Amino acid sequence: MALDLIALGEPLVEFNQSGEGTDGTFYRLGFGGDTSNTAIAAARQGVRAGYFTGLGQDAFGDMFMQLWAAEGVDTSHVVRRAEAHTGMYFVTHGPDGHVFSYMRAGSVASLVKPQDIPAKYIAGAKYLHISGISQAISDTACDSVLAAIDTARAAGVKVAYDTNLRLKLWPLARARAITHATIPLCDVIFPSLEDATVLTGLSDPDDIASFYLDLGASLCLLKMGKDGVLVAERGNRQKIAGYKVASVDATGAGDTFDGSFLAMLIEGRSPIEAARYANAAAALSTCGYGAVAPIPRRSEVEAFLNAPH
Ligand code: KDG
Repeated sequence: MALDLIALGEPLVEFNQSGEGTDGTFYRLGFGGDTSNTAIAAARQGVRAGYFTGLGQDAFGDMFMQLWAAEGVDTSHVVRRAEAHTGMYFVTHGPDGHVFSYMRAGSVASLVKPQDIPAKYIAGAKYLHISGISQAISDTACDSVLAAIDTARAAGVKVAYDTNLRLKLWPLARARAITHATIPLCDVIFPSLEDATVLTGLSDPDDIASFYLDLGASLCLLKMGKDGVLVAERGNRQKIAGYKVASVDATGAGDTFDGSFLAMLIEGRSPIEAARYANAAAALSTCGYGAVAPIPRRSEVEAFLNAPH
């Protein structure tokens, strides 16, 4: 079955501090991993999404296979290996928002090599989605992402990329070099203002958008959290305001934006219409704890967009 979107990267089992429990230290078991979140967000909006990664032959790997099956995300090319584990992370919440603590080094996803990339599978999709995290988890994973991009481009598959900067995973100089080398290979990029400020050294959203368009991206969605998103193409840019909602946890909001935006683009909506929709989806995803559980479905996003604000 040809897919609309294939995402590639590392899923992480999530333990998210929810504030529940007698001493407030209850950790809710859930799912994360930026590109997996994006695939699920796209599937919840109604497009055919698939995911490529490596998982351990462990209980957490089984949980992910069950999750994706329940979400309708295709897993026909996921690799399972017994020699390493599925990655996990903890999310704690403090005065500066959420903090991620990883237990992922040596995971099966980080052992993926370019020769593991399912070329025909990717070549049959409309979009390939990858991220800075997909590249940061290991050198072989980084090479694999670049191989997947080459495959996509050679087959006319569009490439979408979230810079998702994680300085716990790689040093800034390397992150900057790889990110800046990847952007010209992409059709749609999703930097957050926070990442882009660090990666480019610029702080003005318009300057950042110009920088990325000059690097070679054709469509840049600069995500600015509760301040909305700047949609920038050559000769056309528009800021779309954010929504005020009762946010408790922003984990995965950017990934929800990416998946919802791509779903709308795949349906034929314009970048501005797609960004309006994705902005609402991302806002709604912050109203519950965890990366995946609060990703809204299409009916919820549409109801929210039709309600007075
Ligand atoms: O965007 C949310 C993700 O960052 C989270 O689910 C965990 O993929 C993750 C990571 O590496 O930070």
